[in-house]
Amino acid sequence: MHWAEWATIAGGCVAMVMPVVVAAPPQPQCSSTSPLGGGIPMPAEFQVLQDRYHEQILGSLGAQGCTKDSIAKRRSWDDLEDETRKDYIRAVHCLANKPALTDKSLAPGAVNRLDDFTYIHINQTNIIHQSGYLLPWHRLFLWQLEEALRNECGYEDYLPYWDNARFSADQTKSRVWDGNPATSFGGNGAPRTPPGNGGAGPNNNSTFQLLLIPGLVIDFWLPMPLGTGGGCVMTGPFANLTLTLGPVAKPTRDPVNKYGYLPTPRCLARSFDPSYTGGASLTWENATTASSNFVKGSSGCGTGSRTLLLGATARTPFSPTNDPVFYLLHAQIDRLWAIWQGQDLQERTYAIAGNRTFFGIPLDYAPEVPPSLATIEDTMEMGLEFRPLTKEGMPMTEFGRCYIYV
Ligand SMILES: [Cu+2]
Repeated sequence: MHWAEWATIAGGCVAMVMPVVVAAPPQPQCSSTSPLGGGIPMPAEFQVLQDRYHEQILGSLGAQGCTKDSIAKRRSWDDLEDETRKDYIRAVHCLANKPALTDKSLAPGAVNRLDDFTYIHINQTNIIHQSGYLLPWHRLFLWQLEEALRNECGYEDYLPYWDNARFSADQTKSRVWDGNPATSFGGNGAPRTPPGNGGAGPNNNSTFQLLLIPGLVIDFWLPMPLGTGGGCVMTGPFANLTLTLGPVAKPTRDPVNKYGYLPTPRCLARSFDPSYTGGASLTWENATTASSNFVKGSSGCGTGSRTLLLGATARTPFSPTNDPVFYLLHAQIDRLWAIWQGQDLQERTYAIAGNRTFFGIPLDYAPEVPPSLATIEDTMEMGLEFRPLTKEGMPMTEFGRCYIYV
């Protein structure tokens, strides 16, 4: 069966749009600061959604425990102070310098604490993408990283997000990419090696390359744009970062290192693609649509285009986490889901839709298991013995979490 037919079975990204419920504009309680570093200002339609989300979340808090004053505030990278940005980058390096906790027999290539996150993301990729688990799984994943940055490396703020809508005209204008070696994530990768030389570059002159997704009962080839870089990131704080897990999706079958768990030391590579960095889809208009009309418990529209804009290291679903900026990109997705939930916490907090595997395609180790729908009572595998129920990954102010996007 062709994968597109599976996608149809799975409902893909089109079905089950919830009706929009937009009340009269509430009084802003937690309004975001105006853009400090440029970009396209938040339009009124989005502001209404964000204000209602703030009102609902803050209104749900009691007088003790997590309160309006103590709730963690996740902010746009572009609105952070230089000191906070510097401290975030420092804390990422701190995790990169701590030994992995993952059992070496599971992933010999897991070297540092960041690899613990990449390992479980690879391991769960065919379950947590294009499935009902996408949003709750990644919400917990981000929260675990935030906790590690704070508790193991002394970072004092909270996880920032990269506000793609604000920079839809040119994503590289965000301060994520301002080039400052201490307070940004660096820049594009070096131009890729010429075609045909057998190096890390593409295997032909096309602008796309087909990569095989391992672990499914069918051969699923994902077309990936090659972009304008492809080589190592030569500037910024991660120019000397060594990656060892992955790559996973490859241009050829690789039975020896199927999931990239064996060590493959290499640099962090990026390949910005103007068709993704330059306003194609990550606009305010689409952010507004997502936050008001989000596919119920979305299986993940828009996720792909976010990692595609980084290219190279981050371009496939398995190990985009190797690029430290991944977490800021996914925080933006979590933010849009949060705002969608925040329009009606009662109805939407635990809304879920989607299959139990990537597009509902059976996994190769369980080929007889037919497509079935994810439920909030299903157990998720987060790594390091953490196996919460899906519903534990859904609220923003329960199960030990308490945060709001401002
Ligand atoms: Cu993911």
